Amino acid sequence: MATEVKKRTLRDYDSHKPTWCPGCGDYAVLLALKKALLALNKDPHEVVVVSGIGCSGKISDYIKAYGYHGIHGRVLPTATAIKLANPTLTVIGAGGDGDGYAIGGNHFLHVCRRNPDITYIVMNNMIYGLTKGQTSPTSLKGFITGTTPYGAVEGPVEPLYIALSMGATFVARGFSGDPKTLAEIFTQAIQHKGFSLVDVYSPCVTFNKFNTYDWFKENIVKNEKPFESRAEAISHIMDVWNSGKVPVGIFYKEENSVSYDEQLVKDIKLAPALQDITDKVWKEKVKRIIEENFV
Ligand SMILES: Cc1ncc(C[n+]2csc(CCOP(=O)(O)OP(=O)(O)O)c2C)c(N)n1
Ligand code: SF4
Repeated sequence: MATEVKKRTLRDYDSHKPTWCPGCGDYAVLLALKKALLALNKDPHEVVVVSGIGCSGKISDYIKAYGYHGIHGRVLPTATAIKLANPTLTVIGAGGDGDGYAIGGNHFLHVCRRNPDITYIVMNNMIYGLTKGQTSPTSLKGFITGTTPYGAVEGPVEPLYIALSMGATFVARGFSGDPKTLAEIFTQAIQHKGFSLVDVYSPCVTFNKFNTYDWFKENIVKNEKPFESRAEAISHIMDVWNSGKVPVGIFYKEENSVSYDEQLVKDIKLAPALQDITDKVWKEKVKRIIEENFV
């Protein structure tokens, strides 16, 4: 009798119960990520979630997959290294707007131009949630918090511009108030070969009383299909901001992009000095380095 293959379900990705505040946008991000992994038929052991520090960073504890809850702002170098070490893994980076665009901003610039095959989900609530509501790089001008009692003086960064101008090959934004579309965006982002940025408007219901679900619903302008060129995508995003609204959707998707990991392997194979290096030689080299330095 043939053995019955158990069908995978969303529950297969369940882990610890989240401690986010009731209504936090991050719940929808978690669910959408599980749905995307299910849609792509990923087994938990094929996936690693690398997260930063913040309420959003707890996501790696809440999903059954390999998890790495690292230090503040360092999701991207860690995720890149994991992908290089084991290219068979599906690598997801996740964190907040503070983690990714303030302390981690430098890594963000360079990962966009490097194009490793990883997906980066930023839960953008336009505030620092975990540390109880200070302004973040995406807070709007004039936003009042404990650190900006007279209102934020500077305008927000738009990570979508940065990603597009630095060479990212998949650039999108979702909204926690539309979890179905969010799951579809995540699915495409994970399928994309190369660096995928998915910034997600994910309201902080406790500390951000301005950018609420209703505020987003009133101000979001949806983009239905990716633009052919970066320039068109940037111009559209600028037009939306200039009209006082905020853009959501998939803006750019480069077909057949060559990822950093893929290119590196090709370069190593092509480098004449390295042509004789076989797996065995590599292993011996690594063993020697470990013995000389760590044992
Ligand atoms: C090196 C370092 N600096 C500062 C902090 C304090 N800190 C913890 S989380 C955080 C920002 C959280 O905001 P965000 O990344 O937007 O995530 P959220 O909590 O909103 O999900 C800060 C400044 C820290 N943990 N480590
Ligand atoms: S403080 Fe804000 S970001 Fe943190 S769990 Fe609560 S609602 Fe979510």
